[in-house]
Amino acid sequence: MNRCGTFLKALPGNASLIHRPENIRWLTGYTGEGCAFIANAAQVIITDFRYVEQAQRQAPECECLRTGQGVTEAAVVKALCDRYNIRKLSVETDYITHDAYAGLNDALTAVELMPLKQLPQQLRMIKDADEIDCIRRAAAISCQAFDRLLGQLKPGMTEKQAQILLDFAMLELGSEKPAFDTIAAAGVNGSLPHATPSDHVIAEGELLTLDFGATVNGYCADMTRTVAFGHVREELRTMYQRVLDAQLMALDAIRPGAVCGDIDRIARDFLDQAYPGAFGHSLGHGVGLFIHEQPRLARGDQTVLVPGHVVTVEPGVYLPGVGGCRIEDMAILTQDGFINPITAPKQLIEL
Ligand SMILES: [Mn+2]
Repeated sequence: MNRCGTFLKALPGNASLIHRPENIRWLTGYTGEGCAFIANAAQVIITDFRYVEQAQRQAPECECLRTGQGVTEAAVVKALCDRYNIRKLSVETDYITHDAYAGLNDALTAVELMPLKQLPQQLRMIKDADEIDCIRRAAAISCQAFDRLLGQLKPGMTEKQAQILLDFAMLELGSEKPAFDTIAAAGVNGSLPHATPSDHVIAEGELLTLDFGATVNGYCADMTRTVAFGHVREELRTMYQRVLDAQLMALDAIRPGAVCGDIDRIARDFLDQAYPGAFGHSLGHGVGLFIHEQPRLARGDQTVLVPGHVVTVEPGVYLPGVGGCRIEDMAILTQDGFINPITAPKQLIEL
C-alpha cells in the first residue's frame, strides 16, 4: 500500500522527510527503521544495511538509499535535495530530536526546513477500506481473546495472570503484538484508570477491569470490559450500571455530523450527576496505527464526525478506596451511523 500520492496532493511544499514509523508505514508500507524522503520527484527510504532488503520488499515503489560506513542520514538527504533541486523540506519537528534537526540544518545549507505540522496524522483520521478491515480484524481477535479468558478467570488469580492469559490468547489468535500494555485492575486498584497489572490476588466480590487490544498490520483495536468475581456488592453494581448507561447514551449520539465535544458531554453530565468528578478522562479517542490519535471525544472538541473516523467510547468511574469501572467499545463511522466491532457482552458478567 502506497499513499504518497494522497499525501503529496495535500502537502504545501513539494518535499517532506518523514520519521514517525507509523507515518512511514502509512505512506509507503515500510515498517523498519530509518526515514522516508517523499517528494513529487522521488520516494526514497533511507535506512541502514539491516533493513535494505525489507524496504525493497515492503515498499517496492520506493528507492532505497543506505546510511552507515560514514554516510549519515543528513548527507543522504542533502544529496537528494541537490539531485532534485529541493529548496524547501518539511520535517516532523514535533518528533525528531533536537540533535537530528540540528544535523539536518547544518547539512542542508541551501534548503529551508519547515514543520510538517502533523499532516499525515490529519490525513490518517479518515480510514480507507483496507485500514478499516485491519481494525475490524484486530477487534475480532480482541473479542475472541476476551471470550476465551472468561472461561479461564477465577478467584485467587492475580491481575498479572489475567494479563498474561489475555496477551497469550490475542497472540495465538493472530495479533502481531498487544496494541498497548494490557491493563488488568481489580478491587481498589480499579480506581487507577491506567493501572499496571500487579500481584494483587483477585478475590470474590471484586470487579476486574481489563483494557486491551490486538493489532493487525499495525492497526490497533482498543476495548475495555469490567467483570465481577462472584457476587459484588450493590455499590459496585450501581456504579457499573451507571457507566453502562452513560456509554449507551453516548453511542446513541454517534453519527456523521455529530460534534465530538457534544458526545463527551452526554456521558460526562450523566456520570457527574451521580459521581461528581469521578470521570476524569476524555470519553474517547481515534484509533488506527496509533492507539491514541485524532479525533478525540473530549470536552470542547469541535471536530465533526465523518464516515471513516474510528473512535473509542469509554466512560468510566473511579472512586479511590472503593474501585472503578470502565466499558469501552469502538465506533467506525459509516455514511449513516457506525459499526461497533467490539461485540463482547456488556451486561455485568459474574464469574
Ligand atoms: Mn482507549
